[in-house]
Amino acid sequence: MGTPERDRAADELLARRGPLVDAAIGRIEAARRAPDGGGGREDLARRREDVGAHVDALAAALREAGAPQFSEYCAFTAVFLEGLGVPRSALGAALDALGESVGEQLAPALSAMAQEALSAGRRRLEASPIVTPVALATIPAEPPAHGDGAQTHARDKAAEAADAIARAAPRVAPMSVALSYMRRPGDALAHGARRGRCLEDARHHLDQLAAAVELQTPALFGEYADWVQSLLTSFGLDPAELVSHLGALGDAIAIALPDHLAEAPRRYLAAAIDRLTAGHVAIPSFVQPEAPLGVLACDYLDALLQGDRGRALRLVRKSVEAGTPVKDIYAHVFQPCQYEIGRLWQTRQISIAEEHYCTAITQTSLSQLYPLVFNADRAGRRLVATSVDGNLHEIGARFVADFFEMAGWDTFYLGASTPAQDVIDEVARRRADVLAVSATLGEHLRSVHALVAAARDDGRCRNVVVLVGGQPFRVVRDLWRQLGADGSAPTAEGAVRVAQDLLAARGA
Ligand code: B12
Repeated sequence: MGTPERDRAADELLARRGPLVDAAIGRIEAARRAPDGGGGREDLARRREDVGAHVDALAAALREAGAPQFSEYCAFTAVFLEGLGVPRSALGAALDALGESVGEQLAPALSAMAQEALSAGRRRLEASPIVTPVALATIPAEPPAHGDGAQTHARDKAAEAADAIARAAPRVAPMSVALSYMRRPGDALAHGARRGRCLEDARHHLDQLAAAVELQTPALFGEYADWVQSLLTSFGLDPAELVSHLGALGDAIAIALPDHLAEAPRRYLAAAIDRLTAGHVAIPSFVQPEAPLGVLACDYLDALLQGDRGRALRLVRKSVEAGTPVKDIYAHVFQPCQYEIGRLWQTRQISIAEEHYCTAITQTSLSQLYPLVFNADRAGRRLVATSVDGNLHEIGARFVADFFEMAGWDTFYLGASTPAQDVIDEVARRRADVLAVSATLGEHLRSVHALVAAARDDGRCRNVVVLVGGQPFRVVRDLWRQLGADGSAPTAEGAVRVAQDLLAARGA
């Protein structure tokens, strides 16, 4: 935090912002005219803006964390400028010019405080690499576009924009982190060794953004941003950080992509920022006593959280013995409890270990009901159910398989993350009527798309009904159409109905 003296120095800097910028620009110009001044023909107004931004950052640093904060500002500004092709030396020259102008215009005591921060920034620029521990120091040049031009023209605009985001990601991700840290150097200081996470997050944001743009579904990215915000704030981070970072992503995209490709991702980012700034809405518990079987769900959840596996299993067994249909236990106990476990993890009320433990108990509870799941009259139909390649969540697909089994189908449940070709071979080998594919995260959708396309291309699967489902399809109800599937349903019970209707409509 600043001191009254540093606050005065900051006030003075801002009060003299115009004259300081003029004097610094004058010095930079004079140096450039000197025989060894070098430099190209940059736009003067742009450079005035840059020096003005350095003055603002210097004043903010004096009020807040002082020289270390200004040093972070310089580091990330240099990274960002280097990404634009402006050498680090140009920033160094601007800081020198600013330092001399400050020395000239501010009272010695105030100037000394500003000089200390400026020197810290200057020293930081001489360090190489300047931004550690994250490898933000070099922003690679954009790789050349692949594919031939004619093909690119033929592709639809959304896919082209998504592809451009993916190709530009290695450049855009570090650039956006640098830009965000440059705007909020206090975050860089506070993150310390955790900065690498910020770069990782930027890559995830870009993956999710590309998926949403490709599917032309802003809500997918909006939902994701809400989720990230809730997770980050549960770690005690300032909600304004993500807003700043998404804004910086939009700006980096505007720099890295041509206007016609940058338009959609920037619009999606702006919509997500609007959602985030509209106010924080707490997610209510998924387990409510007044819901159907709500009291049982509350007791079951309590047993999970208390680590009482025996009680959890007994509660389910006794309820079924008392006549509760197995399907209702799935829909009103297991599913809401799993969602609640997720919410508790997301809000840091339980650890990853507790989530794994609770999920394992629910897997055991499901298994103890199998004598009842596998005793329906046979319907003469066959289902293959799987989680798509990359999806480690297997319970959704398992629910779907079990509901079909309870409807008398022969089911082949493949579990988590199955490679596309293996799924297709299994569908053919089992002569399945229906393939059910489960996705959980936005980033799984490309694999769903690829699997559906592979099924369509394989003559052995010509008559197979392809259903897709899972979280993203619960958020955007007609998403399945864009992925080329035959249908979807928000629940496992709904999936059986949709499959039966589709097969009946085909006269199969
Ligand atoms: C258990 C769990 C895990 C376990 C899964 C273990 C296992 N054996 O399955 C593990 C630890 C592996 C895991 C990992 C991760 N997880 Co997780 N996980 C969960 C959790 C708590 C429960 C999932 C579950 O069992 N759901 C119960 C089933 C029954 O629900 P369901 O899948 O929605 O299925 C129903 C419908 O969607 C539909 N349906 C499903 N599939 C299909 C298919 C068809 C064809 C049809 C028609 C219908 C249909 O019917 C089903 C039954 O009604 C959820 C919380 C949640 N809200 O789901 C988080 C959750 C899904 N995970 C989450 C995250 C972030 C992750 C990780 C990225 C964490 C990390 N940093 O590593 C990884 C990603 C792994 C990956 N690559 O896939 C987030 C996703 C947030 C988001 N919006 O992006 C959630 C929502 C947690 C949270 N609240 O933050 N996870």
